[in-house]
Amino acid sequence: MYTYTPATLNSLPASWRRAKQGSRWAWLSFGRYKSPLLVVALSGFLVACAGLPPAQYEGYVLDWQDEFNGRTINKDYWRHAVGGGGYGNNELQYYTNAETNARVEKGLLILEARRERKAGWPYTSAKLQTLGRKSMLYGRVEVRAKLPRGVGSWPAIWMLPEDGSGYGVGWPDSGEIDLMEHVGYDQGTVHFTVHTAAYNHKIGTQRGASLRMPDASEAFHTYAMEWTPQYIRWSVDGTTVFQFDNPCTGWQAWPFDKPFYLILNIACGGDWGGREGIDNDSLPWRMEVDWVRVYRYLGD
Ligand SMILES: [Ca+2]
Repeated sequence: MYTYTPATLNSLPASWRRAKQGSRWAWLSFGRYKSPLLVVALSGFLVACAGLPPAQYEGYVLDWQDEFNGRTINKDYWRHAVGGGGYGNNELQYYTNAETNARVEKGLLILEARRERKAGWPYTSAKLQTLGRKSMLYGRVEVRAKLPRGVGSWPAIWMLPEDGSGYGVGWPDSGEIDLMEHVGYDQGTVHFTVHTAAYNHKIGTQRGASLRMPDASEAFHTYAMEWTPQYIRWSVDGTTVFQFDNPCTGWQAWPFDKPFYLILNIACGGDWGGREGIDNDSLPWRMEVDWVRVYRYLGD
């Protein structure tokens, strides 16, 4: 959620790079098997998947899940960030705990950024985090979400350490894992990134990948992160899009042996999100989350 020039495909294996350079989803065109019929069949399959119970993975066990089937946000899992201040990126929103900015509705968690003044800030929005309630050390996180659309919006699904002490002096030394980031002026490009002392945007060494997802704001997709002592691997709808391997050279490269917590938010403007201004007519912006499922890592 920190500003940087979006990482491109330099660090990806050639096979992934090819997949990501296409303007469409790689798995909608299986070479000679490409056909409208296949696309229709796959679409039906994906729709059906939305209602399925959590998948099972070898080496992991479901730890907690929020399907957002209740009437209110479950405080056993989530707490609101409240306040403004720019969050290190000159962001323009004031985060509130109002239902207008975050609520559960018809099986979905709705995060909504609105054009309304609050405490001197021109927009209100929401940031929900599991800080102090549900953190994890290794494991698997899956979030099925539909992203907002609008120049100036900056939604993210990401993770920070519960306690970064012992790894340098704060960000980026203590690490950041971005399951998903999207900036509205580059509609349909989704970013997956890791920040550490050795790898971050301030020195042009951040590690990550970007993927063209033309329907990211119209359709739900499952953004997932698998985290073991050896690697962090990102996937979208079950297809791997990036992997960061532990180089085993110390915390400067891998500050990921401590518990992290999950964050869902929409920032307004900011150094990256607001690079091409804010289209005020496009607000309110809504990010919809169908479910969050978190799996515990069972060890090697
Ligand atoms: Ca749901």
